[in-house]
Parts: sequence; structure tokens; C-alpha cells
Amino acid sequence: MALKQLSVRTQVAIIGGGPAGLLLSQLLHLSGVDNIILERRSRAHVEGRIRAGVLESRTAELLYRAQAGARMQHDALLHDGFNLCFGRDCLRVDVKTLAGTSLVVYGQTEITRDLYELRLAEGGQIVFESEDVALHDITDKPRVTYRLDGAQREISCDFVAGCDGFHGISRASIPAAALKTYERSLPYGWLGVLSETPPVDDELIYSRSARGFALCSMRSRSLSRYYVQCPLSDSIADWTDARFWDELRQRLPDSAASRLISGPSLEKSIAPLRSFVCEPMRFGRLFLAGDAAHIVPPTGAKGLNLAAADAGELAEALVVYYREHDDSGLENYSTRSLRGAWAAVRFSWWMTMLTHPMGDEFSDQLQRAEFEMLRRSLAAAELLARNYCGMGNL
Ligand code: RFL
Ligand code: PHB
Repeated sequence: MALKQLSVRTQVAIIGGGPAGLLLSQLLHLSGVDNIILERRSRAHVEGRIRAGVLESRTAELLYRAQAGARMQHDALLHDGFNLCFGRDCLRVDVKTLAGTSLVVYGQTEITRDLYELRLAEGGQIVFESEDVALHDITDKPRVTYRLDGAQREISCDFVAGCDGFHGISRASIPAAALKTYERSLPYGWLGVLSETPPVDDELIYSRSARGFALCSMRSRSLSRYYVQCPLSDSIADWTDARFWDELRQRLPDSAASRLISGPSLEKSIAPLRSFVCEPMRFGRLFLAGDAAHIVPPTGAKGLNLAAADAGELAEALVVYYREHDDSGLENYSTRSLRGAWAAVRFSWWMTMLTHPMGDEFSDQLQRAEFEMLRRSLAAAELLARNYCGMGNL
């Protein structure tokens, strides 16, 4: 394989083999644009990371367009709505009726697995466990250097796609003076547990209780994903399985708590509640996509969907550039993607503020009033449904 050579050339060097990098690679490949992915971790490590689970229908459509939808079509669950509970009171948000579309429940692990299988079967060039990846001359003739098997290697390319997540090197390679960043974090995290137990309900339950937020989600009819809000200072060691199930049960309305089936945790992790945006999403010939450019708290289930939308936009802009020598798509990429990102940042923040007790009575009353508005106003419920399924910006 060409990658055995110490120095190679490609059209687009993609840093990061998460959902954004993989989808971009596949879409470019289908349009004849040559690319190489550099991934810091092993394939097994990336495929094993338990993260998102709810896809907007346009994300599912993009996966079909990338010819990566066969297993999803067979295995995914279609949800027409979700439940929002405030203490004992629950509201079913009928997304299908209110917004005209359904949601697709399919894990990020599965999407990553499908895309790796596809890329590698089609001869895609993916360098796993590439170390010390560094970008050079990104405003002129980009080069990417890295180390593999102890040897220093180099890729020269037309463009670099920075798809290496929030802690990656791509955004950090842009001079600070060329970027503006926005950030807001909460002192809470979500403790997530995956368990091989039937989900407590056919649909998701977002539950705001006085003890803290809880979410009941799923990956399949026999695999559940549950979360409870916890202080960011907590560590996994603070949460035995028994403590987790006990706390979750106490945060759910009685009807759900009585149906909850517990079991050993297959995975347990804590994710922070953080909003972050960097502007612009481009510097010279480097384009950022996904978590490398923006982070949202998981409450609105938007992170993965945003990453996929960026990959779709960037692929289209690059393909038009190569096919028609037209760089207008690349010129507009940052502005267009940021519009969608800010819509998701706003919605995710709003949904977090609606469902997480903040520890003061004024916030409690505001949250109750907001919940009542959603129950009484069709317009308010419609706005929630449209945002949840990714139409907030349309
Ligand atoms: P990823 O998935 O972080 O992938 C980036 C990839 O880049 C690699 N990398 C490097 N490779 C080469 N050189 C370097 N120097 C590199 N540095 C990093 C990493 O190993 C990795 O493989 O970003 P991408 O592709 O933009 O995808 C974004 C999504 O993963 C993310 O938005 C969501 O998972 C966010 N998120 C959630 N979103 C939801 O919609 N619902 C959720 O329930 C949900 N849970 C989560 C999450 C994110 C989490 N993180 C980031 C801690 C739970 C967690 C724990
Ligand atoms: C998940 O299934 O992991 C999930 C679902 C909905 C969210 C966040 C996470 O809002």
C-alpha cells in the first residue's frame, strides 16, 4: 500500500477517524476525491467508544447517500416521539405529528463500525495509531507529518480536514489571533451506563426530578443506555452499579421506575455538559468539522448530527471544487456550518436549562413554567419537536 512509503500525496488529508472524518472520507471517495485518514487510536478503541444514539432523519439520509445505511436500515429503531417528564407529570412530544419526521435510534459505535468496514473494503487508506500528527504550511501547500512504527512520515495534500474532535491538534494548529472561541460549561456531567436489559419504555424519557436529571435511552430492544446528572467532580469509582440503579429509579416517574429492569453495567462513563464554538471553521486550506469546531451538551442529542452535517457540507464543497473548479462552496462552508452549529448550541443549552435542576428555587419555578408552556401551547411543543429532529434552523 502507498502508505508504506515515507512520503505520499493525496488530495484531502483527514485528521481523525471518528464519525465526521469517516463520513467525509466515504463521501469524497464516492465522488472520486482521493483522501487519507490519520487516526491516533486503534480501530477497536474508536469502535468501542459509547457515545451518541439518536439520529435526525437527515443524518440517516446522509448515511444512505454514503452507501453506509444497509445495517442501519435493518437494525435501527424508528421513534415518532419522546417523553419529557417534570416530577410525576409527563408530556409525550409527538415529533412525527408536530414536525413531520421520525428519529432513528442507532448507536455511534455501529455507525463507526459500518463506515470502517466500508472504507477498508473499498481500499480506503486509514492509518491507525498514527502518533505526533502535525500540520505544516496550511495557508499554502499543506503537509501533514506523523510517526508510525517509529518512522517519521509525511503526506502532502491540497486540503486538510480537521475532524479530530475537541482535544485534537487541528484547531490548536490555527494561530489564536485568527480564531474567536465561545464557551460555557456547567459544573455537572452525565454519568452514562450501558446495560444488556430491555429498555424501560418504547421511547426515550427525559426526566427532570428534584434529585437531578435522568435520561432513559436505548440501543436496541435488549440494550439500554441510561444517564443521571452528577457533579463534574464525581468519578466512576463513586458510582457502583447498585448506587446508579437506585438513583435512576428515584429520578423517574413511578410508572417508569416500577418497570425499570437493572443489570450489570457493560460500560460506565462521565461526559461533561459543555458548549463550545470556534469561529471561523476554516484557516487557509484547513477546514474543521464536528467536535473539533463545536461541542454541545448531550441533552438535545445534537453532537453527532452536527458532525455528520459538517461532513456532508464539506464533502459537497470539496467535490464541487474538484469537479467544477468552483471554490464558492469552500468559501461559504464556515458561515453555513456555523449557522447550524449555533442553532444546535442554542437548543441544547435551552433543553439543558429546562431539565437540569440548578439548585435554586427561582430556576425551579422557571423550569416548571416552561414545562407548563410546552404542555399547553402547541406552538411551543412544535418548536421543541422541530429543533429536536434538526429542523430548528429551517
Ligand atoms: P470524535 O468522535 O471525537 O472523533 C475524533 C477522532 O479524532 C481522533 N483524534 C486524532 N487523530 C489523529 N491525531 C490526533 N492528534 C487526534 N486527536 C484526536 C480521535 O481518536 C477520534 O477518533 O469527533 P467527531 O467525528 O467530530 O464526532 C463527534 C461525535 O463523536 C460527538 O459529537 C458525539 O459523540 C457527542 N456526544 C454525544 N452526542 C450525542 O448526540 N448524543 C450523545 O449521547 C453523546 N454522548 C458525546 C457523548 C461525546 C462524548 N465525548 C466527546 C467525551 C458522550 C461522550 C463521552
Ligand atoms: C443516547 O442514547 O446516548 C442519548 C440519547 C439522547 C440524548 C443523549 C444521549 O439526548
